[in-house]
Amino acid sequence: MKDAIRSGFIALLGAPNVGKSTLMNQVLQEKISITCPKPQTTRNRILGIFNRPDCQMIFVDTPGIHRARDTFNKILVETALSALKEVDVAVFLVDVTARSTDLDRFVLECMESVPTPVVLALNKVDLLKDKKALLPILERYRTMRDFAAVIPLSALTGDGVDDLVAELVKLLPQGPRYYPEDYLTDQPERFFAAEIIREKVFHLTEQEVPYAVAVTIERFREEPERNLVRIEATIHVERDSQKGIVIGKGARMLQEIGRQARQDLERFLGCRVYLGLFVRVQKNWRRDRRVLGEFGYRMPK
Ligand SMILES: Nc1nc2c(ncn2[C@@H]2O[C@H](COP(=O)(O)OP(=O)(O)OP(=O)(O)O)[C@@H](O)[C@H]2O)c(=O)[nH]1
Ligand SMILES: [Mg+2]
Repeated sequence: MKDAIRSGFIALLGAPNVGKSTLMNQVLQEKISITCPKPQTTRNRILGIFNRPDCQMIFVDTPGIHRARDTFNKILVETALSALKEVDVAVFLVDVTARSTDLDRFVLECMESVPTPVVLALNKVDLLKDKKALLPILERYRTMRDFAAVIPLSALTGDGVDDLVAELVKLLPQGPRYYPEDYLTDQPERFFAAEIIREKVFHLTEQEVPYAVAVTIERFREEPERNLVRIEATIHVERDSQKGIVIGKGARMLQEIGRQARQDLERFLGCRVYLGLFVRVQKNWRRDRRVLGEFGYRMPK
């Protein structure tokens, strides 16, 4: 008989931009979730499956929790909070360089009634000049909730990430492997294709434009005999002016989005990629529940 392993689901939760997706990618050593210096990058619940001989950890990356006002942002926040219902452990990430803990307090309030053990991850310690500065930060969070463990780390450099994984293993119950060992995630390749394109728009455009963009995949056709995947995608924006920005002068912006996305997609899919991009105006899609659903953004049940 095989030795029993530990397994379970672990939610990565926190305010926007604290490094949740970076942490998931660091643990998996694979870019599963897109990241960006701009807040509110992640919009869906994204699984990252980490396998070791003695354990299977299924990380759930989530959108940043914030005080949402409109329907779209409420969907993002609810998507994040609903992950709490399905996990064995939650990792509450904070950015130790953040000037205010106000949003962190709000996130903890949202998690208040949840009995799941919570591990506090003090992220971005690489940016602290003096490590002694950690102590008062740690004490401040300790007054807000009882944590199962507290781990200072850098999701970017990987410093301390092994310590986090070691703590998480201890908190997981014995159980089965929920996914085959060669699975990294549960989303289909076309989802990642759309996300990679959206990431490039996020990085290359400014102000409201990244937030007004959604990407859908119209065609995803594998041609194994030519070692090629043909992808056709639509970049949806809310207004004509945004369409102009995404296309750019002489279509230079769209070409750059396409060039960078194709590079990442070829690495991700391990074959050549033909990428066709179209830009389309879908007026105020973030306010239209039907269209939101079509783009994959739904209130969780
Ligand atoms: N210096 C430093 N930067 C980090 C670290 N972790 C994340 N970052 C940066 O912080 C920014 C936000 O990281 P993300 O992983 O996208 O943050 P997130 O919490 O997933 O953000 P949302 O999806 O918007 O909620 C990116 O520019 C990362 O490179 C870290 O440990 N050190
Ligand atoms: Mg993210």
